[in-house]
Amino acid sequence: MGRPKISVIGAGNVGASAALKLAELALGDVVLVDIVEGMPQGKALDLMEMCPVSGCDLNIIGTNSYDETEGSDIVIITSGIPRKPGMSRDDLVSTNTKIVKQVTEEVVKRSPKSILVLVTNPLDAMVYVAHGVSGFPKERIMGMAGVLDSARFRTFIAMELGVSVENIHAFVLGGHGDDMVPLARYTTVSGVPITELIPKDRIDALIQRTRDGGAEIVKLLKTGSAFYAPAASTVEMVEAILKDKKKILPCCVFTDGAYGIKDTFVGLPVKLGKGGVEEVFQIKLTDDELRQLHVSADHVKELCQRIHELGLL
Ligand code: NAI
Ligand code: 2OP
Repeated sequence: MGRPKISVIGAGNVGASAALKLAELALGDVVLVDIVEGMPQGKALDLMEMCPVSGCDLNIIGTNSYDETEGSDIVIITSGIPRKPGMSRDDLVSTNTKIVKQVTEEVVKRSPKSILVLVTNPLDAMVYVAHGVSGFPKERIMGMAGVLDSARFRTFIAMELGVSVENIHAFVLGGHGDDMVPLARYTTVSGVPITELIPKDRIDALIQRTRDGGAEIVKLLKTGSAFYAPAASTVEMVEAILKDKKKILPCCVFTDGAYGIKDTFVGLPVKLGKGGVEEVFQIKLTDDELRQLHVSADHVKELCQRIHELGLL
């Protein structure tokens, strides 16, 4: 049996950082695709030259063509523009819909059995676009956002309490936008809910910082958005699938009734294994949490509607 094949479309900040992490974890052979001539080739060669030092026996190819992606098991799509200070993720919708549409067409022709993991923003709407273009079953298409948003929440809680991030488990559901839904009741420090450890006003402040987490980094970087944590979060999902871990992670997935939400893509807790999204995990939410989740899902639906109104799909 050969090694798994993982293609990464878009060899920019997130794509290249994901390729680095995939190689370090020796998860499979990697194909890095970008439209910029020479750039994916240069980054792939650099990564290959890292392998003797890191001890990873893999092939890493950089290319401007999709031919080398043929027969991929997993395709990560990061191609598109990131936001600049003052922009919302939704402001990227016109440009990135065109890019994701074209990329998905090329990818699915050559890898009809692959699992697609979308990263490009606005995330939930881009998963919708890739789903429409690919016609893939809902199990084989998902987006990365909840793992990142939860990682940010975990980081801020660890900083607040001065404890290891490894002790913190958190769930952030909903769309990858200002109305994401961090669930304090299900966020724990070694099993103890943070609602018993941190005063409410401080939890509210940590939730707000999580919601603004992407913008905080855009403001500091000025020329782009976060990429180390996004890349690591994407690779956590890929690893869960390739190793058939049955790991419960918040991912952007299709829902046709789960949590009372119909016919849209939104961040929910799911079980990831070799089949992709193997199950939507149902957890009990309060009326208020459920209301927030519906507000977030409605926002995604509106953006998808706008894509059609703009004639982009
Ligand atoms: P970047 O600008 O560093 O990289 C994007 C790459 O896509 C560039 O190298 C560009 O040449 C390439 N590209 C553009 N059009 C293409 C096409 N048609 N085919 C192939 N490649 C193409 O941007 P970065 O920081 O890597 O972010 C990528 C995307 O991911 C952005 O839309 C960003 O907003 C999003 N993002 C989403 C996150 C999430 O949580 N879902 C987290 C971080 C970033
Ligand atoms: C983030 O949250 C840009 O969506 C990306 O950092």
